[in-house]
Amino acid sequence: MATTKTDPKLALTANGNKKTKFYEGLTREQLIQAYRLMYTSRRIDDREILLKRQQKIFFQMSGAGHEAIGVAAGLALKSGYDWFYPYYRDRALCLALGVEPYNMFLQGVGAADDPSSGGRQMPSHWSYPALHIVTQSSPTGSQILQAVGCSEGGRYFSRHPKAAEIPASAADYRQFKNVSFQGDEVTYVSLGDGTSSEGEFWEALNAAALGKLPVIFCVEDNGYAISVPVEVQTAGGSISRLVSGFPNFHFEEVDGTDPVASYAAFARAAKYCREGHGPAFVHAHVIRPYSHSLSDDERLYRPDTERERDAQRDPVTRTQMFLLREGILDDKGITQLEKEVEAELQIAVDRALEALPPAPESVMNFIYSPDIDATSSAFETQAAAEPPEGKDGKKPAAKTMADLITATLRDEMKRDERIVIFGEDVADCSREEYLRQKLVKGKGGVFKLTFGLQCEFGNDRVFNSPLAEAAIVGRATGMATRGLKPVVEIQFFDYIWPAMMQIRDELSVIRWRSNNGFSCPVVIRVAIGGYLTGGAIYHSQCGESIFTHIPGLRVVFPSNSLDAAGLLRTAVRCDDPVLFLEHKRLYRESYGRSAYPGPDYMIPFGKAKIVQPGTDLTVVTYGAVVPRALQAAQKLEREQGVKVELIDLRSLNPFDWDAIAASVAKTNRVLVAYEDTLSWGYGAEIAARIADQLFDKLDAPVRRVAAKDVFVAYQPILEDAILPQPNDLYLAMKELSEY
Ligand SMILES: Cc1ncc(C[n+]2csc(CCOP(=O)(O)OP(=O)(O)O)c2C)c(N)n1
Ligand SMILES: [Mg+2]
Repeated sequence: MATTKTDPKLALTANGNKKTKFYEGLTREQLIQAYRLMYTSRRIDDREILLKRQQKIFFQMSGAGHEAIGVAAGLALKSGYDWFYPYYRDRALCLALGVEPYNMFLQGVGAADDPSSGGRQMPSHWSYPALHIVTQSSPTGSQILQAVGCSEGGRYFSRHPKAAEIPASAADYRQFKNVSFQGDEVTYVSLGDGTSSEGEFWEALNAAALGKLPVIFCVEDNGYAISVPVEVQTAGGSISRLVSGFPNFHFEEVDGTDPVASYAAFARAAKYCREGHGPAFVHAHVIRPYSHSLSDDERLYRPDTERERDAQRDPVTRTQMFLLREGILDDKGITQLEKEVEAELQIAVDRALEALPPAPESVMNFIYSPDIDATSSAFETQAAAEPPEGKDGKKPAAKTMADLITATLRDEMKRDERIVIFGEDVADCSREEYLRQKLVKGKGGVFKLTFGLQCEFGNDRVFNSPLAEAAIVGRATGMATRGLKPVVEIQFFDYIWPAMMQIRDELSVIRWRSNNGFSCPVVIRVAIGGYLTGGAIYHSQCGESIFTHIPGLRVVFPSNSLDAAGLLRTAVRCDDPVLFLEHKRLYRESYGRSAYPGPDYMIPFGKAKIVQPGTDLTVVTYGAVVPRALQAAQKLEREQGVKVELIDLRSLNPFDWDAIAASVAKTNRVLVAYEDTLSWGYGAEIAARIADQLFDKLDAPVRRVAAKDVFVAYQPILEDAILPQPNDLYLAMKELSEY
């Protein structure tokens, strides 16, 4: 660990010798270039502000005051080689990495040709795949964990270079994920001082320190988060002080309005990371001269005296003075440079104002992969022939859902070295020596579904994560952006919520918001559901409709072993993010066991299974309600002769509307049954759609059976009363059939 601190009150770093050729390693030409970039950045902000006032663009976010630290980072790091997760004030960094001003204006006007998003994102939400600038979102801080995952991805490929190759036979996501990596690459991520209060920031620092990862965290501290000053935001007022206890880090605290000192800080940080010592933290003191955004007026909460004090540290004016003082440029040279920039920006603005907007018909493009359609027949493969009978004439025992999920993971890991598995407790044993010395057998997950995988594939590929769900999903997202296929586990659905921001605002939308520039096809396996007699409130939750409501996320929910194997393989090989819901009660149930269908068995998403055909009533369900509904249907047929057609949806997003419509056209009566709470649940959408599109086919109202609108209680008598039981299903089916 090393710390370098520059007093932010010091004057701009200078050699005091006009004849010198280098300033902390920067040549005079590089300093002129740095000034050109800083000036360009500031003038783009000014132009955008004007355009916004003229209502020619729709939003403005300035990088003013942050130019020096941005340019310094751009000079110290390598565009298209290192990886970048900048935040919205990093305009100067992006310019230094090679983004054209024209492209920035294209984003402002929301043009079809805007390379960051094709008009989908606000300006200053950078995304430039060729430059390794990864698509940025608006939630402050959600980029930080992804940067950690990105750096882990680079390290993984360096250690497993064969994984980066694309086998000719790989009919899967790898065909569309070209991988590049460098042994000494660095990942840059930046954030504001306010954002350092987000929990994900701390999860990211912890993960980077644990893994000694080559990530540079840059906090651009302008003293405010909109109107909230740093002393209200950060205990003690200094983020440097708070993070100083993290091991394996190199720390820098620097005047971020001084490009030379900032460059030196970044150069030291990058060297430390490239040499493999661990992550670095650059705390840059900057200013924010243009209010938070155009929607904010800082005079409401900052007096003139304070604003004037800041203005004296303006990085653009200070750098100009520095060039003059050092004799690097004279007045004429400065004027000439500024004229050139103005002329360049005028051309860029004029061109951008003529750019065409995106076509309204394009809005649905790139929600999912345009390359691999996980609903297509390419994913409809036959199960291998049943294994032969043994010598005793008996068939081998049918396998549980838990067995087949493990078998599928094992076969996919053999087939594809890009698959990594991590989560809480998923490894056999983090202290490998215990396994080597055969002192322990290993755990492999609280439900043991990943048992044996670390021993077989090594702890690079199967490992325990800290207890931090946002970190699990955020890191996986960063890894998948680089071309890995993380198959992560959320131990209980009840604890998925810390990861919600990553799932809803990042994972599911990265492809769409970057206009197909980036993608992150992660698989999240989640143990879900109740009927556990004792699971209680926090080990029984469902809540799938909260996730089926998210565009861009595939949601599947198998009810039996064979479907679990087929759908999991599709999830792993496809090119979209998938939430794979595994019902805990079904893991080892005797219902729905089967033989392993072989290493290539797949089921396309969006195809329901007719569990039993019928003519009198349709029941649409999934998950643990399937065996309960079957039991009820069989009783109804025995007692009343009513033939129920039972549909197991298996995939919840997309879902098999055709199967529902065909069945309802035949039976004219339909019950939708699910384990989650009744109101606003998954069945509401199905029922609404049936009412809308199949109204003339119905002889009875659409009915639902689901859990009561309450949490799942511990005492089994209460649990039974809360969750839908076979008898509830039976009564509803009977009533509907008699309607
Ligand atoms: C998670 C989240 N919460 C709130 C906001 C609204 N918001 C946008 S910027 C901002 C302040 C950020 O301050 P800081 O991190 O210091 O960055 P600065 O803008 O000062 O550079 C807030 C509260 C947001 N975008 N994301
Ligand atoms: Mg701030």
